[in-house]
Amino acid sequence: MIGDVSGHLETLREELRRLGANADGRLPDDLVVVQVGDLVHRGPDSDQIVELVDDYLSDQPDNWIQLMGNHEALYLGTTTFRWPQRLSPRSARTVRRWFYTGAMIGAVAIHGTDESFLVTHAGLTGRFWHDVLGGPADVGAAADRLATLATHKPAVYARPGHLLGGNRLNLGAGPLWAAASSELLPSWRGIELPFSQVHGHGSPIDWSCNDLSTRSPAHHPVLIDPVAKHTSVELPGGRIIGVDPDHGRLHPRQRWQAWLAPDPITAPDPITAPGQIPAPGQIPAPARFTI
Ligand SMILES: [Mn+2]
Repeated sequence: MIGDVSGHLETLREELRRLGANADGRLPDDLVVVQVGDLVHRGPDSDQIVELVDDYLSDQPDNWIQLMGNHEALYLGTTTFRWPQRLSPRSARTVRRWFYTGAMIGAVAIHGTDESFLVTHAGLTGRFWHDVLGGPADVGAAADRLATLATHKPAVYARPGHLLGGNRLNLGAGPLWAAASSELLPSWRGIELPFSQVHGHGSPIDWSCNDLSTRSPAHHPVLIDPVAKHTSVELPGGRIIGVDPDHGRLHPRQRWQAWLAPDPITAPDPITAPGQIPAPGQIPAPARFTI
């Protein structure tokens, strides 16, 4: 599980080499990378990262699972926010192609012997799980419903949280936008987690000081791995693991690592892709979330 890459190519390459990629970048046959989205923006290398991931998705499609982050969704017309950087038109077309061919998906389930994990960009909030997905107990069912929502009801999938809605917290924020400590973690208060989760997009820890983020402190004990930049919060029924190293604009974090699932994973079932790639002018305007 690789957290937000945020436009920094060399640190991604280094980590892939540590995981066994050879000098040409080829991944070992028994390695499956799940990247949680937000490949692009912040750092200077977004276009090269899109090119690298596109090579993996075409040359080693069984070894790379690409999830959608809010920064990729910006190019799909399914969510909108102000951001000073933009991908080249060619990279933007590549990101759209990933989405419309099903190569970039909204969620993936990892089935382990003792513990199963739902992996999404920002995490699945308790209310979104209950109200929108219908409260599935099975991690595969949850991933399928999320992946279908991402392609067929993208405005629901992109339901905003307080990062987009001013100061209003939304304990039902969607998996592109939920804020880890103020929305995702409190949203499960009083609800037993049906399965564990892995997410990027943000962290309850401010990695510049290895302490709770003062902007929105978590109200749960947070286990931290300051070298790998992972967090883990144990809740009734499972744990919520954060893997976003929160790379800066000028520099990536000096140290971070992929999170390794404890058991062999089962690859996801093929997801229905939305089909035709629309011309840029035909991309629908982002809809406001209504339910
Ligand atoms: Mn994000």
